[in-house]
Amino acid sequence: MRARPILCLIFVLCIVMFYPVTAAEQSAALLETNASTDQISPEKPDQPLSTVGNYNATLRVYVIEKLTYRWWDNLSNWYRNAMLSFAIDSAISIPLEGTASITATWNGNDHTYTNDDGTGSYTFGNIVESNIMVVAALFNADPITSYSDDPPGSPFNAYLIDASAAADMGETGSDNTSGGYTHTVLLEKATRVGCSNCPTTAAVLNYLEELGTYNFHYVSMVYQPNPAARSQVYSYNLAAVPTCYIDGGHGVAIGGSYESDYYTDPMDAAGHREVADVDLEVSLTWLGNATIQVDVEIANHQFYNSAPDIPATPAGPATGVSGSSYEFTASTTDLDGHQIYYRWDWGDGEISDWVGPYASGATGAASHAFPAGDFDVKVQAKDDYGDGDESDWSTVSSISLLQRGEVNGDGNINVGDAVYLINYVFKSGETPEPLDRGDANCDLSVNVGDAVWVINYVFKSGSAPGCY
Ligand SMILES: [Ca+2]
Ligand SMILES: [Ca+2]
Ligand SMILES: [Ca+2]
Repeated sequence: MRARPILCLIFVLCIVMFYPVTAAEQSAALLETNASTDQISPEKPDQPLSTVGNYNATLRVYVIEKLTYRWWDNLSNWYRNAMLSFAIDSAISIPLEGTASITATWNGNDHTYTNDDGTGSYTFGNIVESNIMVVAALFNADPITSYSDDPPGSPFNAYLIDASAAADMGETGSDNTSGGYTHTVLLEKATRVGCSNCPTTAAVLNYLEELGTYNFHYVSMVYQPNPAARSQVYSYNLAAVPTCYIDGGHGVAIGGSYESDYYTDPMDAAGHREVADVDLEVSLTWLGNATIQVDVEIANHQFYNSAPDIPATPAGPATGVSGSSYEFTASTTDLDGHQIYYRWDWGDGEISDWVGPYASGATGAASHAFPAGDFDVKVQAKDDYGDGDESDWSTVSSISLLQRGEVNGDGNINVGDAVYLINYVFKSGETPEPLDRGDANCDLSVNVGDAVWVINYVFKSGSAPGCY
């Protein structure tokens, strides 16, 4: 009967897969755990974004050994992408639309770690040019405070990542938006020598890296025995090992799951976040003698633009005659000094195109011929920054238009108007008020032709008095 031992073996494996295993040899506070995939919350906060003021962040550049021979995991695999220390770990502040260039040199001889058993202190003075790369990341300075996901009960301040970029020796790498991401995601894997579940996580991450489908970099933070990695992962209130911190803790994947979704789901969630609009580029140069030079270029594309103030009430005539063109003017200012376009709502169903640009504070003008009636004219401004930010519409200026050709004031155009005009032209009769009301054919004079126009309109289906 072989069934019983097999069942027992399956039972034991199930225990290992689904229950955290306490193994705190090195640090009593840490527990070692396998995966429990239901711990990832689907609800993740976005970084609160500010478009006013400088872009503030911490720039970290991880010096990485692509395949380290210093430390190995429980399956005697050397760690891939092992962080040695930071070449840069400093606060930056870049004005809106500003750029920054940051250069640092890093000498492996200046950085040490001590083995677990205290047997010896080592430097990174023996690094090999071809085995070194760097990853740069911008951690937004505005944290999500006391973030605790997961596990509950281990809160930390999550400084989420806006951009990351990696460079091999002699090369330059950039943050990018491939894979539909807003930026390149950074995954920090907290691991340590002697961690029994860590090889699982390493195997999946190595697979995902080789797959090349996901827009991410991953760094092995071998916090035991490396003090530089330790200080970084402890800032996340590390509660278990292995733990993957995705984009500064936006996603926290605890344990050694074999399922790639366990890591790629939070990577996708982080990669689709809205992030600060910044470019990040990093270059790596070998200077010899275990020394590298790192050059970082950051461009802050964040800007703040204020729309022009609402223009004052348009200035223009209060009365007129239909068909004549009347000019209206308006002005406003743009806080940023941008040039200004105006467009006009004439109140008769017509809205003008944008007219301009004018200097901020200068007077804009446009003319319009109205039909007869009462109309409310208003104006709107927009600046010339980018697509332009628009003000609200101004208060209105009213204009009343009398019907051209309707001179005797009875409200209709008929033979009485023709008689009125003939009397004016030939018999010193009353003058039309205003005079151009009598200019039925809009030729800028009032004469017998206007009377003829009215007669043609009334008796012969001619065109209505107007300006054509
Ligand atoms: Ca503006
Ligand atoms: Ca009339
Ligand atoms: Ca005329």
